[in-house]
Amino acid sequence: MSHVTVLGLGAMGTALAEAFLAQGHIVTVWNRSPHKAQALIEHGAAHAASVQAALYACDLAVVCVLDYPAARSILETAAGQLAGKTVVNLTNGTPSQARELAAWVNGHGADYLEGGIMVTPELIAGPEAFILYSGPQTSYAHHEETLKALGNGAYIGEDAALAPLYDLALLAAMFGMFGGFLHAAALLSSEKIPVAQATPMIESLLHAMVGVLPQTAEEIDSGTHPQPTSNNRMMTAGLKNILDGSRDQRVRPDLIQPVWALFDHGVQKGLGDLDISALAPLLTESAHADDT
Ligand code: FVH
Repeated sequence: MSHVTVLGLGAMGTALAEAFLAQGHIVTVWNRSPHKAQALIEHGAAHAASVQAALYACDLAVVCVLDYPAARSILETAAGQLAGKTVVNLTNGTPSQARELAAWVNGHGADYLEGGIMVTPELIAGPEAFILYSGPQTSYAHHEETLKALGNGAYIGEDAALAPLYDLALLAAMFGMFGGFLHAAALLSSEKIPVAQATPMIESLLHAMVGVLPQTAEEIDSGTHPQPTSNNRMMTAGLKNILDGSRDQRVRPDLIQPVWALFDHGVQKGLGDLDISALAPLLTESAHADDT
């Protein structure tokens, strides 16, 4: 049984605190707006009136708030209380924000683990819950058992920046899918077709396409791009049809336009006979510098 403090009781922080309580840990909670602690107090959590008091009580402090500026401002109010603790920051942010906060927390004598939660609050502690962690391996190993209360942990490596990098990469893939789905929905709605009617077909296509990702990843990693049956030139023409067809249907092409631009750029660079893996390097800033 561990003494855990949860700082931040939004939808996610509340779910995290409930999960620790459910596993029998001693849980102290704090939130900027104290009324959000009420249900947790009824479920056995102790409420701290200040961040300082909340940190005093624990070995492990989990921070989960809106963004890094909020996380940093909360920890700054009790910097003197950090020494000897482990801070696990489960707030969404960028790799450089993570490195900066890790250095600041370490500078106050505490260990720092960075985390990226890859599920919604209602899935926390369930079988699908999965959380990315990075930071000192020894700290992760020390708290792994306690953190299991939240879901399956995936430890990535020592550099604090790694969990947010993976987090942003995974979310980029997810938001790409959401953007495509919203565009599909707008196209269908332009002819008053219920989106739900076409969604099983969309699901079926996406399931099939997800299956090609491991092969695409290998090609990106190895830099070898075999000539495919579905090449970039053909897909660029298809994307152009989505743009033109969307305009005809009075659907804004904004979401698809940059995807077409990437493919078209690839074709202009002589990558038309290859498949999408050959386009990944065009997204790096150095590739843009080469073009100018
Ligand atoms: N909810 C989700 O689906 C996602 C799943 C993946 C991970 N994210 C990240 O988790 C972080 C917290 O998200 P959340 O869902 O708990 O967010 P809210 O319910 O909006 O609660 C926000 C909490 O942040 C506190 N807060 C905001 N600004 C400040 C500040 N300047 N100083 C102190 N606390 C602040 C807010 O406090 P209050 O408004 O209740 O007083 C809430 O506790 C987030 O990084 C997601 O990306 C969730």
